[in-house]
Amino acid sequence: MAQGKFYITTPIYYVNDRPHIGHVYTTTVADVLARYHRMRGEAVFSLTGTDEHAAKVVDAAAERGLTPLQWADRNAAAFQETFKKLGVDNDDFIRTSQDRHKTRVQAYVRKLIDTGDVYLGEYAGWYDAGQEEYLAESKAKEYDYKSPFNGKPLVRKTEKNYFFKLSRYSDALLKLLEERPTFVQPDARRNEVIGRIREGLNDVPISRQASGDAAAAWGIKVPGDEGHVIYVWIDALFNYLSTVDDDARRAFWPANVHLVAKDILWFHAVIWPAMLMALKIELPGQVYAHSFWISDGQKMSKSLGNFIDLERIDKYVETFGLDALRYFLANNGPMGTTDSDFAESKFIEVYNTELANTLGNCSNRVTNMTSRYFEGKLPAKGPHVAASEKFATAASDATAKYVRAMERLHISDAIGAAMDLVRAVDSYIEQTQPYKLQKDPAKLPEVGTILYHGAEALRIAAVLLWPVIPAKAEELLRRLGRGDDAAKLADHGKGDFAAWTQWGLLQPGTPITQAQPLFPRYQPPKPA
Ligand code: ME8
Repeated sequence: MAQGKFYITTPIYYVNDRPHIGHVYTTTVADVLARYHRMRGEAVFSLTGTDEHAAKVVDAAAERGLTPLQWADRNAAAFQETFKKLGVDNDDFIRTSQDRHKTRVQAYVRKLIDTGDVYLGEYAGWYDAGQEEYLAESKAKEYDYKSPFNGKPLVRKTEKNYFFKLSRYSDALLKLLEERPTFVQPDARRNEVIGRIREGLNDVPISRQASGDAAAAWGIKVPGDEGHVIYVWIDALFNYLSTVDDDARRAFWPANVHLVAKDILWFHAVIWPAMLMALKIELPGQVYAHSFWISDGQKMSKSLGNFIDLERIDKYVETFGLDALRYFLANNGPMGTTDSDFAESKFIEVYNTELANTLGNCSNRVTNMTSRYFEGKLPAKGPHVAASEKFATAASDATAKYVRAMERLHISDAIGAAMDLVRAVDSYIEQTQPYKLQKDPAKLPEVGTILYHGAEALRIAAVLLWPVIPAKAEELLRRLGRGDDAAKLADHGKGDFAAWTQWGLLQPGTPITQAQPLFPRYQPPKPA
């Protein structure tokens, strides 16, 4: 399966939180990439899930009179429902409280103890209880010994802990980052990681002492030492491996892409590969760290109450449709090194210009004119008109550009390549004016040429856009007489990308359907 397989992961989200736009973003982008690879005929495995063994889950459950697992069940279900509702077609959903995960994590840690990469030692440090992480002395000082995340005082803690010998891997990690420059992307993030490794690596604690009945029962015990629970971060990172660590799925490993945001890059770009090196397990292909969505110009935070939460997400879906939300996230999201602002005005602008005016309008023009002038049947290619023959090249250039961009996870460039093809159809129609030509019956074959080329270019654009806007792209394919292709795509992304992006698949005489606008223009309600 090494060739033609694609395994992509998202972070597994803290089960104490309610899903918000940040979680939806990473999982949607992973879904877009998974769909793209499925449509290419690859064996794809896309994974998302929940990270459940944080100590604060125990407290949150107790406050509600629930067991940690009951509380986790409830919140994990909220994540699963949200992703399902938002059209995410993931292949599995891992929960770290599942036995399949827990038993494997114990086996990995057992092996690390056996190799001497994990040892029992003593740790004293500044602990951020909200984040469940220790801060380096320099960072703790910089933030005045308060949490950089919630401002609460850091706690000085000394404990006996199991440690992972991260310090042993500093040279190997630097070599990895040098030899495989795309291991961490984007480049600026890679450079940050290199800089920090060069400052020196300390061994990291990978367990906490099991204290209190509930806390001791919640989490994965260090094998052979019931008094310690594996630190939630180490437990969580192993999900990527544990989920595919069986005979049926092992060939998916190594993961091709771990998609994360910049907040958790260190764990993924340094600690995770070092642990895999210690276990002598093949390393993943890439860790891609995107930036953050902010909201109306400000960092989203609980205290500001400006999270784009589920309620607001639902409202967008209700008003604009699910594909419009997916398009906005994929097209305008923070895949690079700058944050993106989620503002309603921007959403409306993108919806109206790109989806309603460009894609929607262009599709409607082509199908409606075909319907009116050719009794709903796709006309013959007809005689040469203006630059008609250039469309085949434009379509193959757009496809090549799209593939290059998708392979580099530059999703908005991929979308741009598809939309440029749509814009080319629009300007071709403007230039050749078929609505005027059709008045002269002698010119009808020329009108046929224009509409044939328009329909064929739109068909290819619909294929390219399918991973981002699956329902609307399938609808457009059906209108263009390619219902079978749409049905295949709807069946967990089965596709024949190479054939479908060839010019000339549409057969003259195919029934073309005129219908309601694909994306109706949005008019903001007038203030009362
Ligand atoms: O860190 N913009 O879980 P988490 C974009 N359990 N993406 C955002 C975002 C924002 N404003 N806020 C969150 C954890 N995200 C650990 C991960 S993995 C082995 C363990 C997304 O619930 C983004 O993907 O805090 C970020 O990395 C992730 O949510 C953090 O999710």
